[in-house]
Amino acid sequence: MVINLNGTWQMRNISQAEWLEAKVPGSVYNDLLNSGKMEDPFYRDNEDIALKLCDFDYEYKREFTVENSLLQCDKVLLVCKGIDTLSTIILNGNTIAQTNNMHRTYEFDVKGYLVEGQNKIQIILHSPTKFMQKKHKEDPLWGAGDCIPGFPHLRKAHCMSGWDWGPKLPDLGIWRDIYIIGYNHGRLTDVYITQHHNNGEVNLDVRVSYESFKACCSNDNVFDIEVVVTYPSGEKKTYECNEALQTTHISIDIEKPELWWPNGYGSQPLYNVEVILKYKGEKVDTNSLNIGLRTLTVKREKDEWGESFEINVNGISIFAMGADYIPEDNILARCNKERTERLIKDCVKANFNMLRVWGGGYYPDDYFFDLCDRYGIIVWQDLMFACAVYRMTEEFTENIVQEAIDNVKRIRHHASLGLWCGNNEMEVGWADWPFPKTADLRTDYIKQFEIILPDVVKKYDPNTFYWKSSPSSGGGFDKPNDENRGDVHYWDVWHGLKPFTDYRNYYFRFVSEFGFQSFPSLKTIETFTLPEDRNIFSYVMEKHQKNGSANGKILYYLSQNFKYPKDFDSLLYTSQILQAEAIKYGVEHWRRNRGRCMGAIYWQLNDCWPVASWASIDYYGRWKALHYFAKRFFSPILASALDHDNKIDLYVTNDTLQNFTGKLSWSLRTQDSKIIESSEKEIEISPLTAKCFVNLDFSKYLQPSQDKRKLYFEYKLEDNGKVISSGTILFTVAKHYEFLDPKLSVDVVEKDNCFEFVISAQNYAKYVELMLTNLDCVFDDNYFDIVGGTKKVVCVDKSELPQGITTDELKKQVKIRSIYDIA
Ligand code: BMA
Repeated sequence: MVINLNGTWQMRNISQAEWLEAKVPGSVYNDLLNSGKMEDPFYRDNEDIALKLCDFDYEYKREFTVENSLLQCDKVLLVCKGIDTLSTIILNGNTIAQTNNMHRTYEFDVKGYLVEGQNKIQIILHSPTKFMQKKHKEDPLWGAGDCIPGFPHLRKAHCMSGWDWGPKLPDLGIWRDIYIIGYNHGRLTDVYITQHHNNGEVNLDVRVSYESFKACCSNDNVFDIEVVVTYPSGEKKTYECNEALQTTHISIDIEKPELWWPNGYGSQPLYNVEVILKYKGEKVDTNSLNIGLRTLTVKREKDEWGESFEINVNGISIFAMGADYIPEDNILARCNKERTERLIKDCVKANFNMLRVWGGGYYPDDYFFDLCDRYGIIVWQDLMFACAVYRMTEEFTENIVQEAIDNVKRIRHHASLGLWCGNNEMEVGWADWPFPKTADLRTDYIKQFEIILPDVVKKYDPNTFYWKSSPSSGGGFDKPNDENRGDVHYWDVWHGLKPFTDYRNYYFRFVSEFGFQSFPSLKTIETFTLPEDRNIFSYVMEKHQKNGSANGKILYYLSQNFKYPKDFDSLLYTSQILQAEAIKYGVEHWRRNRGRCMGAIYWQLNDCWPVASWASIDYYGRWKALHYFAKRFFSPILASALDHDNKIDLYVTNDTLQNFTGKLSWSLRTQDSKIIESSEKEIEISPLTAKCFVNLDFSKYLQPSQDKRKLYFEYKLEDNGKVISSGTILFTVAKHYEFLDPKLSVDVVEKDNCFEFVISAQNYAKYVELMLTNLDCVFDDNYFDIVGGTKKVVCVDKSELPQGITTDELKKQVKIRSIYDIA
């Protein structure tokens, strides 16, 4: 019996008399925006005004009807799946609880407070900024400088208090479901599934625990448990356990098990396991879990370089490809399954097999993990601690232990869950960063991340790998960012201003963060600026750049590689090309060194508001050049060129489970794409390997040095006549290359399910960008190179575009440019 309390509530700023309509789940900003009581906090510099609204307390209230049958239940609970963050909960005038952790699920016994008929619930949300200010005064703990001081004291998504890509907008709210539930006789308290894999056979051990509300005095056992397993085919099998003990193991052999694989390695069959608790034959509670059959762990073995760090699925070590994920919206009320599904599909389109959920946000909703299960994205799940020092008082410890239990139990059954990780960058912080340090806080670090939290994971999810921190070499402050062990965050390129060629000096075992910023597209910038703001050093543009001197950094790197862009929009485009080239430079190098390096997770996938950042997809879901590049550099079978001193080595990396045979061809060409030299080779490459197939030396053509500015190298890999990986390489920096006008033209052709954009170039064209003036869509390729005298066909699925749109309309809308056009 459930009373759903989601829906329409009333809310007010507690210092004001006026009540506004509110939506639960939701947030204060969301409600104020819907009532027209605040301006868009993302527009221009409105952030400052919006922040002040968090200095107040807010009251939420609603009434609801309770029937006598609920009051007759043995147990009646108020369940709050998420309250952000400090709250007082009042039921019919009685204060029943206070909360202080947005990451927790709360349950309160409310039987004694409810009455038949009308009831009233009030939730007072207390100011997070006031709390952080007070706590920071009492006990100033170090935390990332871009954040509101005091944030380490509050169990609230850290980045809501600001980050080097996030605004300081610590919104408040009843942010997840809230309901009252009545139980009779008993209820399930735990379902834990262990998979035993043995030579292709899979056995499930389903451990079920329940609580009985009857004072137990006899051995008369009246509870039965039924487990229904639904196979991917839809077929159901039922298992019964009569007279179940309060903790019962049910063993289930899966017939002809179908294994779950990450994207790129196989399919993602899911099995549903439904557990039903019955009292004297009557159903009293159920729990339904979708699982995938797989083994999944991190393999660490000593080797000639140090120690490996490999994501191992069903016994196969895969090369992890993906990015770091942050909250999708600073206003959490705007997040939803549809948006997340779009984002995860965008990851799949770009050949990702992994996301790292970064520790400064929140534990994602169930639907996030369901989608990752369904699309084959392995999740590296940080616990929600990042760039901060924590004091392990008794109260704080108890709070974070409960938080970890809640989330580990909620998430652990998912096929996509790859590993738990203690925190973001705190071990390396303690080892290498210059913040004020004391011995007791250092001891607290060890207690928290190397003893207490791993114990929780071990107890509640013993089959999932726990990693103490990211980056780490295994803990104990032992060179956490060691190149040869564990995972690495590499920031000398970007924060350290090293040229991106520096990536090639390292053979990391697994790089879980490295990144490079760019500006979002003009369309996105137009949403938060007036025309007079559209200069990267304007007040408003700098308000939407949270990383200190980063706009200067973009220009610094730009000066090394590209000509000075002629206008604002050309600068935005060039910054995206720069970012894409940088990340590609690193990823291709690490994929050429597959085996030694086994993962390249770039910082960062997405944005939580419109901003200049490291993201490859912006706040509005628009793909930056980097995301199109990622689609190519994460291609399961990749051809890549290692260029050095007029020489080129051509590599192929095969990250599939199949042997690959194909044709590798290459040519040295002039700016108008005339061939100087060309050749081809049939190649064969085993699964899960990288290999160099060709070593070329073009020294004889590249003397005297001005020829370097006129020749380029082109390569492609074909699978039965279809190009699956390709690229072009310059022998000089792009700013010095003497591009000819490629004279680009584009035609649009309608096909059954898509529109084809046919682009022709008369001369060599690099970084060709295709876009539509008033529409947004994802093209199947973009920011590509074209050999002069050839055509490139780019497709857009019709589902991406308004229904009934015509080729004429698209021809009007299409805009095209290349690097030739920037200056
Ligand atoms: C890493 C992350 C984030 C940060 C990013 C860019 O250190 O963990 O904290 O946003 O770098 O500076």
